[in-house]
Amino acid sequence: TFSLFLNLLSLLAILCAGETAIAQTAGRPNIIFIFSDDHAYQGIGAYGNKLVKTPNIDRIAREGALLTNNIVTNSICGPSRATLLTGKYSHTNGYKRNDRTRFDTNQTLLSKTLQQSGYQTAWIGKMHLNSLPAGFDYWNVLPDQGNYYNPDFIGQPNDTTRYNGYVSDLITKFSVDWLEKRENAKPFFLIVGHKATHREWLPDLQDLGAYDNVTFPLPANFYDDYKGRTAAMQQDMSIEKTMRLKQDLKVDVDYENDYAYNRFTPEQKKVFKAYYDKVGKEVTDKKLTGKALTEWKYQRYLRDYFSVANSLDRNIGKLLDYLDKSGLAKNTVVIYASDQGFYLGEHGWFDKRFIYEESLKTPFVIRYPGVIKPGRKVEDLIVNVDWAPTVLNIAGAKIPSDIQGKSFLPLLKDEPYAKTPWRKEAYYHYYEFPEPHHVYPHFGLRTSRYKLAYFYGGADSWELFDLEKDPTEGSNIYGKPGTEKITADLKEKLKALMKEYKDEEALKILAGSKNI
Ligand code: SGN
Ligand code: CA
Repeated sequence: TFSLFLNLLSLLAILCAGETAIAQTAGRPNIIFIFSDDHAYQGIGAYGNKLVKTPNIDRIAREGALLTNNIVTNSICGPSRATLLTGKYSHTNGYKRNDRTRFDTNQTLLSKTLQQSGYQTAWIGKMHLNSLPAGFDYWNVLPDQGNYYNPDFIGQPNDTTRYNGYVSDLITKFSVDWLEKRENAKPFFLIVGHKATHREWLPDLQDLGAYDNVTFPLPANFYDDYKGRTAAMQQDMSIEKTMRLKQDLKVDVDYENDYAYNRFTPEQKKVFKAYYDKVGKEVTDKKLTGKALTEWKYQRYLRDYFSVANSLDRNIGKLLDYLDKSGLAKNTVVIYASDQGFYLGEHGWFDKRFIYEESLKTPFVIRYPGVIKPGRKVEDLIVNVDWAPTVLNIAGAKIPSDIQGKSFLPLLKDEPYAKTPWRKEAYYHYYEFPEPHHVYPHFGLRTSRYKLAYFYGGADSWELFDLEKDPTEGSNIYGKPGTEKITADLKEKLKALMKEYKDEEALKILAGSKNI
């Protein structure tokens, strides 16, 4: 009888253990990370833009939280994605630039850790890591930058298929298809990677002209003279000089030979061409030159950019609707973020890369029913190295000890900030030079009030900004009388951050930096 009793006991223990495992799985939320490309926070309704319509991103913010100071470690595509997957800075995960590197998928990845903890994982859409997805049970991704119209997708194991349609719609369709056929017993982690709003900004046909009745005000620093900012003076990313009438603004496009435009079906091309032929005639008819031409380019740029964003936002809406209808919404965390910010004419620019606000910060909104109070705003300095540990924290998975970020779940919850000591400085390091936009490599830090940066590799100069007095960063006060103490203090902190994150290369450059 005693052994029978023991057997019964162990049977009970097994049953209980089994039950807890199931209970834990059932309680763990699904996570959808909607990840766009080059979508500027200042172009989103929830971030204060009153001219553009982004109702679905705004809805996520309204029903959840919005981060006002989400910084990226290195403001370009691949490196930001590598950081999402590793929770590490570029010098640690090895992916410093878009080109000339292959993402090392042998390292510990967010996707792999989630898989090990019982999640099903999928990546659909743009990935841009020069490798196939690793740690994902399912994928269907765009090769490199991908195409807007009738794009190719790389499915499993490594086969390329061309699909008819507009890229944002296809990405959403494939995402919903996967949600329908996934294993229901497990929680899931899905990355929905959008191509929108990347250059050359080809809108969906239904969005052509969506913003033609809007005249966008010029940013106050549109005609920036870059005085006192050596690197800014030498960039190649201005609307005036760099933005191309043909490829970017579709004036007289080469539909046969240009890779971005030679994928239209004849019907698509007809509608697209008719619209842009009319647009292009404005330049020739009005004989635009000089400032008039630059300002015309600016208007056209924003009209295309926001028309592309229309499709992005509409497709986010489709996904939210699906979550509602399928009953998944209540147990699914929805995150919307971009890989980095973008210039919408500030400093006269498009593109990103610089440590200046518009490309340093990226939009991030998150809805977590029952956990995050609707309408919450988080103003602390969040860095994209924090995304991976936060997702792992939400999933109840173990956060690997070598991750360089921290979970900000406590900040998202309704917990007083005072209980959660949070970083006061965020570290930045950008590398890709000289192509494609001739932005000198630089590192620096941002605090709630100041920004200090050092440009190297030829530009060799320091910049210091007081964001309270100079939010548009037009006045470099490095070396100005009265800034000695704050400069010394910030340099100390910069060095401490480099040590903390083990950025040895940066420490060497810092040690040899010129005091100019
Ligand atoms: C392309 C673009 C650049 C852009 C990079 C990186 N040129 O090279 O303007 O900076 O991608 O973008 S284009 O003529 O091909 O559009 S990123 O978002 O992938 O980092
Ligand atoms: Ca990007």
